[in-house]
Amino acid sequence: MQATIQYFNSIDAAKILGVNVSTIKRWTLEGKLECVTSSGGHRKFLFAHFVNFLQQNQKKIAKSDFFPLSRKAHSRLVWHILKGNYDAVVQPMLKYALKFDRGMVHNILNCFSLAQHPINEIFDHVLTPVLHQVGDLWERGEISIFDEHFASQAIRDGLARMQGGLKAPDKIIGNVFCLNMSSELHDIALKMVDHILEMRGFNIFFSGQVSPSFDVHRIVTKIQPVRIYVSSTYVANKSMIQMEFDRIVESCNPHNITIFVGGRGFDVINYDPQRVQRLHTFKEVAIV
Ligand code: B12
Repeated sequence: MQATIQYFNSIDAAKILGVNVSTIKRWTLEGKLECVTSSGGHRKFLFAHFVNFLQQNQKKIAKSDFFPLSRKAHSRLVWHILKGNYDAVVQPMLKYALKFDRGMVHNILNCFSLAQHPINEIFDHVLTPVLHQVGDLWERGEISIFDEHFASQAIRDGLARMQGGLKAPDKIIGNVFCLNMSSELHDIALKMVDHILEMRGFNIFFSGQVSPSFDVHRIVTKIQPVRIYVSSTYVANKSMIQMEFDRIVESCNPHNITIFVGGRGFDVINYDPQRVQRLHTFKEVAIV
């Protein structure tokens, strides 16, 4: 997926900079705030225009609703985000997640997307390593089970809040159905898949955790998805999960639905690679 450039209009700019639209207009006319003009004569702003403006007008920062830029303490973090230094953001993100600071988790995600980094890169290079570290810390007994829950929920909440700020294309390509197996609680990867596909222009039906596979045939007949994404992480009862997955494939066959799967559960679930495509990274979700 090629990232489309995200432009902001004057109303967005006013909200972000904490002023009214007429002030935005004045600042652009005075040359203080850069913008581009659309063919229809409307002012359009890039994230970089706001950054430049705030760098040159430090006093205005206090008013801006531009999270991290408004706080000196986070200037290093913001710098890494703007530069797309994903590795450098993993530890701060982990720290906030473990403190259950979902506001900061959301702010970091928001700042990344405002800086126009493709969300699949944020998911592959920041959130996945953070979640893996949470799992490692728990396995080594360095954090409690509650810490693990808090951290993963903070990330899930941050993701859910991020969705409100994402701009999906107006034109819908088709319906997509995203589901987990009936005994599966791990649905964060699937949520990320959901976000990426929505940004690609698919209309998502997300049934997530503990989806009842016996009813898949009915729902695919009803929503007629062009694709289905199945995620499996934890397989406690292999034969049961295998039966469920086979049933899902069978339900899709009459409708010619393309089936994608992901998650380590598919290391043990059998599937026909001619019929089912396994994806390993969010980059693949963005391009395949
Ligand atoms: C968060 C978490 C939870 C949360 C889930 C919250 C939620 N809403 O998702 C909670 C606390 C509920 C939980 C519960 C449990 N968990 Co847990 N959990 C994790 C943790 C820390 C992160 C999982 C995660 O989101 N990872 C981030 C994703 C993005 O990474 P990923 O899973 O590696 O997936 C990659 C690819 O496979 C791909 N992908 C994954 N899914 C999909 C789907 C599609 C469609 C596509 C295209 C791609 C794709 O994307 C990723 C990119 O690389 C992991 C640790 C870890 N190492 O992952 C343990 C982990 C997965 N959990 C584990 C276990 C054992 C459990 C429990 C059994 C604990 C218990 N005793 O109760 C229960 C299982 C309950 C159940 N029936 O499902 C084990 C699994 C071990 C195993 N061999 O199966 C892990 C590995 C922890 C560990 N080190 O032991 N868990």
